[in-house]
Amino acid sequence: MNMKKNLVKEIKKLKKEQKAVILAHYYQLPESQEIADFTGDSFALSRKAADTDAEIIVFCGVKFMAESAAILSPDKTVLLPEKMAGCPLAEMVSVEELKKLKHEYPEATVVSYVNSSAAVKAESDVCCTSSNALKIVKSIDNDQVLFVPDKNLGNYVAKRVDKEIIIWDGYCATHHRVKAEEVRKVKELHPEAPILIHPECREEVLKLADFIGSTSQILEYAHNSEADTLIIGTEEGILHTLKKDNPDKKFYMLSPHLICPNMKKTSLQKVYNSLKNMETIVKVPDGIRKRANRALTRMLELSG
Ligand code: CIZ
Repeated sequence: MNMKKNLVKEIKKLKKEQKAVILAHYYQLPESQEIADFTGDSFALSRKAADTDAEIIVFCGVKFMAESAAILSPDKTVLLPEKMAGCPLAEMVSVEELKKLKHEYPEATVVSYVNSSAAVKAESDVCCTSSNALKIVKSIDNDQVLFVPDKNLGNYVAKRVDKEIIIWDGYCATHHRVKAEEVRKVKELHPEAPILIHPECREEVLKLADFIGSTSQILEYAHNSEADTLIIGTEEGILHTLKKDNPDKKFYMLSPHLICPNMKKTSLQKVYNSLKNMETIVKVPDGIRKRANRALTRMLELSG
């Protein structure tokens, strides 16, 4: 306990000396969320950090998130405390594969989910988040869309628009793992509780949801809901913010398997090491950065 307190103190000291800001994604361990200046979803965090006058951004999250921060803050140093924290979903599509698909569908507009590498964003016409994916695809002035890399989010969008959506076969292993059977069982145990599910889950699972939304939308829904018990269908790290925001409500996980191993790799010790040793710096080459930034800016224009 004392060791942890010391670590927190040392991190705060280093943070001040280095003029750093610490970001933690909602899926991070509580200790990382507690030490952070901001918690949030990946894109909102990158935008917040860009608005600060910090010189260093410590991103407690996974690599594509640190890349997004680097895209929006080219003059700041971005650190990923755990260099092995990757995102298997983002790694499911490479630039070469995307170029090949673009060659097959030369007229299509390429929409990439923010859970993708900077290089894939750079090959895209526009990005989307899980909050605005539907709005972005609807507002594109083209009836043919290539959607990468998440097939569940792509399918969720495709079911709600009258366009041809060519969907990449990628998925988030953590969300994709949940089966409809688990949802039915939870429903039996808590029949009154609304079930809030992330669109990275399978279609059979989404069909049983009372609400489908991104992390921020799930938090907002839970906060505004009159229900005192809610079922959560996204990565379990979000329980930390949910419980803090709603101390009188009860939350149950949709499945015990909603744990992302990569999101749990960052610890206080790693945040400390990161600030102390300036590791691991995440850089996006300027050519890629500019093109990826264009796709992100287009998203902001289309989503209003
Ligand atoms: O982009 C994010 O932060 C993720 C991974 C999910 C979401 O719904 O916010």
